[in-house]
Amino acid sequence: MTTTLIANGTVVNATGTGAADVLIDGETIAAVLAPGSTLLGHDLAGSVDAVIDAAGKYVIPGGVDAHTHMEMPFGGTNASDTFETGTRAAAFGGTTSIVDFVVQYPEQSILEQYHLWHEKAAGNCAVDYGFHQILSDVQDASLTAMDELIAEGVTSFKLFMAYKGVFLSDDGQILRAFQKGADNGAMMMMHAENGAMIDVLVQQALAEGKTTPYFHGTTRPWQAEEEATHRAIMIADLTGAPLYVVHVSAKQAVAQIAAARDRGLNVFGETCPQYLHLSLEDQLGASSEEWGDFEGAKWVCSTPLRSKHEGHQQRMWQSLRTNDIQMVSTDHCPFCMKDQKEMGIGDFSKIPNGIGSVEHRVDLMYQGVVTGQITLPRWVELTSTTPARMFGMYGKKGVIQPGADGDVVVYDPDGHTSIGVGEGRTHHMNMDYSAWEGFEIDGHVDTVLSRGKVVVDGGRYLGARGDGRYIKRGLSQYLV
Ligand code: DUC
Ligand code: ZN
Ligand code: ZN
Ligand code: ZN
Repeated sequence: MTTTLIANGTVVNATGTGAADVLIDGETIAAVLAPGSTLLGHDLAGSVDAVIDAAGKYVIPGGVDAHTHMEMPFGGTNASDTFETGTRAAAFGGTTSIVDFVVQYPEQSILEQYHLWHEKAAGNCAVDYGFHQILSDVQDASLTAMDELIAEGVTSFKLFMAYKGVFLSDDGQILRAFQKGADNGAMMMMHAENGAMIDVLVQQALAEGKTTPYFHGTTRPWQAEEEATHRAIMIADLTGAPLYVVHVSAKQAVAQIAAARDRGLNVFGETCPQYLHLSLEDQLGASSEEWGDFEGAKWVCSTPLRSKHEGHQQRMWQSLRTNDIQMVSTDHCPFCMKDQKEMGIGDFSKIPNGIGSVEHRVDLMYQGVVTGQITLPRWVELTSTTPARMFGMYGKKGVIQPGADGDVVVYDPDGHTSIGVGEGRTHHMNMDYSAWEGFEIDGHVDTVLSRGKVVVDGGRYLGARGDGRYIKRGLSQYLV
């Protein structure tokens, strides 16, 4: 068993910051000590196997990305990161736990799908991983299986109000699933967009010859998000189920969540880096065409990027400060341009939806600290502590304290990170482009430990396929 001392750094937890040394014994944090402490009279630095000097650096709990789609079959293809490539990219970016989605398509057994996802992930992951379950076929067998999955550590279930014939559930099915969640304590997650409205707008746009990726955004308007968010909240209120709204991008949806929380409901919201840093207008790129060119496919995701003229981004950053939105995940759903996004040339509705960001979330959110929009502890809370607590992992994950897993990141606030594909740029995701090309980050992930093992150091990967273990999660620690 290796003992490691991370010395001279500033430890940042959600509760605050302080100078401290972190002692890791094997896979677990053994002590958080005043700098230079001795233990029972022994000089620590001289007694451990390895010392990491973190002077001038932040020592933070490893990132927890609670929304990823590794190798998901979707949009007529598969998300391009496997569990192997996607979790290695996560490690490079300071994320040491992911929660991925087991997919149930109509008429599939959720238990069979759950076992299939274990087969995909087991022995391949660089960092620890858990699962949520997508429900696309709400009938008695699926509802019964929810209880079995909770016993297996899958304690959260996602439904969709969009994607007819693929994921969509109607309100009655959602109601039934939420009743079950109210009964067994599961967190009910919702993709909140009014799919029926969107499907008509998409057909109308295509009929008018509006085929470029830009129209993906205009045909998924904020009204469709606000309406669906409200409806999901009403179903949660009616049934008593806790509700977690994924990938919130519209300021009007934030207002719905804030109002529900003010009424005392167990309603939570997640946003993603793309809604904080990118806008619909970015999708037009440098194109001289009025409605952009196919380059815009790089940023096709759902919910879509919102217009910079409507104040969504500002409200989103504000909501992170005021806790109207509680956490930031990526919705990492990567596709290459070649052969994948390109399926939508001439018809934006055939572009596989998704952006890859699992590697960049910690860096992109640190920019909120740099620009004075969030505090250091809030950065950690949004990217690690709350995701861990929301999805039943806190104590082991999401915090630097004795007994926690040795998932620790040494972050250099004076470092610099150039995001993108190619020479001198960080990009380890299995994608032939980056939605973040050209982003320059003030800050840098220096060293990453996953359960006590150094997996990334100075830009080098030192881990191994299969280091990551399944996280058997408990119920959400946000519910009384
Ligand atoms: N949105 C995406 O962008 N990709 C995956 C599914 C989703 O809801
Ligand atoms: Zn979604
Ligand atoms: Zn998603
Ligand atoms: Zn550095």
